Amino acid sequence: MAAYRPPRIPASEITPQPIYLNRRNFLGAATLAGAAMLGGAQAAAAALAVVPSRYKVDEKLTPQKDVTTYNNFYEFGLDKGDPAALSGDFKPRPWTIAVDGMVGKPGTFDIDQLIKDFPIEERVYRMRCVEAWSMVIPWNGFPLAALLDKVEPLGSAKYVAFETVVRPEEMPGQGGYFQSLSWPYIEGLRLDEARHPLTLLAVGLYGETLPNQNGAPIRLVVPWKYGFKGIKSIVRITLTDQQPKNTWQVTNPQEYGFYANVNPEVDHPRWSQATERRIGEGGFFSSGGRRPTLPFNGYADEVASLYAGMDLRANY
Ligand SMILES: Nc1nc2c(c(=O)[nH]1)N[C@H]1C(S)=C(S)[C@@H](COP(=O)(O)O)O[C@H]1N2
Ligand SMILES: [Mo]
Repeated sequence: MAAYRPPRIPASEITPQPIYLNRRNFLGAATLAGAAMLGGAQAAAAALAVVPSRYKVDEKLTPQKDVTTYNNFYEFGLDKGDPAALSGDFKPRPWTIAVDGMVGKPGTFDIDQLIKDFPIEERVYRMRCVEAWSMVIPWNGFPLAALLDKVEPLGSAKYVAFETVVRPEEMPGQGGYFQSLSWPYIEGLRLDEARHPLTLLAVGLYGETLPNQNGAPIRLVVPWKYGFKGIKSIVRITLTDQQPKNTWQVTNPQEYGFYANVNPEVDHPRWSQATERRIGEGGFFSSGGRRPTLPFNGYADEVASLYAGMDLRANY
């Protein structure tokens, strides 16, 4: 049996945005005072030696400023600006990732050794959040398959589970006054999805090491799936024969699933997924920046065959 442990999640944690906002209003002065004490200066980004790749998107890059200030990272708070403002005390180094479970050669890998061992590629990918906004991001990283090869998955392994670090002393959203999600944040992929050449472990963006708010020092990027699959600040990767219970699916199974493939034909229960708002282009209230969402986020040619015979409408 794999060592993967499902997370403990309170049954009724369904927290749509209006409730978050209400909760924040209740917190009032205490939260603001806390926030002011946090947010020490971020460690300087280091330049990465990056090699080009064939993975590019012929669309305008989302400005670095937007990529690094409009974030979802609930460990640091619920609003889009919280991760950039409140992650200054987070220490992304030293850092190791354990890779264990159903593998022949389990190991613990130092982040800087991984960056030395693997060529760090530039991959320009679309990113589509389930909230119907999108970006085009120049990631720097290496294929997850390269790391999986090192640990030699057993024939019995069918899935890969990922776990984010738990550090309430450095991550104000984990320790605070209320629980938004249950920690650690968990994600998972089928082994063939994990081995797909598009599936990336990112260690940087725009040629520099990842800012804390984007998931330093290492996060997952699966460009044909909704953004919540891209788990940040990973400390553990476990090969297993059980489908992992990913955080958003457990939190709200009516709205989020395991596969979470981008699909313009399957609406979210509370909004359409047919179009998306491209961050950095046009205003929220204008039609500027709205564009059709593409099946598999534009990566259908590469990945549709992974799901042959599956009812994709049921895989929200
Ligand atoms: N650990 C962790 N990973 C996470 C999240 C989170 O709250 N916690 N948010 C997810 C969501 S919903 C999205 S859209 C992306 C956002 O990545 P970005 O802020 O780098 O654009 O991160 C994903 N990874
Ligand atoms: Mo998201």
